[in-house]
Amino acid sequence: MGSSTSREDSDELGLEESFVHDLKENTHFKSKEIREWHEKFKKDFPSGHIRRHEFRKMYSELTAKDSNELADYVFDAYDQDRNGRIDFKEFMTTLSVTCRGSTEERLYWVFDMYDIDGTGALTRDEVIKVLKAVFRMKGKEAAEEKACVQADSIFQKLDKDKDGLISKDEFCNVASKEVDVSKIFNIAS
Ligand SMILES: [Ca+2]
Ligand SMILES: [Ca+2]
Repeated sequence: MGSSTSREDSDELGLEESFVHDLKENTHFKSKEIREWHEKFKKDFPSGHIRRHEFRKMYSELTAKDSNELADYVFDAYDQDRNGRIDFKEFMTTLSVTCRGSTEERLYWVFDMYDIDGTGALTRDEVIKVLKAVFRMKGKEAAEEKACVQADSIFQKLDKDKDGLISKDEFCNVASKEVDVSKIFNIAS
């Protein structure tokens, strides 16, 4: 407190009260949990950020697969300001959604991951790219063909006005009601 310089990152020792408060308001975590996560984050990432290569390594250890392609899409979904690194705030807000979010929150997050260029609409190309990465990570053969087939079925279901785009609302309205759509997007495991 006392300093008026704005700072984006939380890579200093300790966390400011206001920072914890904001994070508490915007996530499903309690203050205590935020501080505990921060301790761990600081230990694992002393720089205060997760870089892409670190994330890839973590992701491949987690999935026990060669999954750089998919890890990059997930990384971009974490990296909300797209500056090439995940700070503690981005980490916690994403963790909150993926671990404790409502179905709707999770769907929005998945949508954002598929929306590679961040236009707020999914093209067939974007859906194919991410699905292909999912299939490759799962070690499936003919990942590209499988991704195309699945993308077609997704667009048939969700692209109601047939303009070749799936909007966020279109996506969330249908996907939250239909279990099999969640499944084909690989949301449900
Ligand atoms: Ca970032
Ligand atoms: Ca898009």
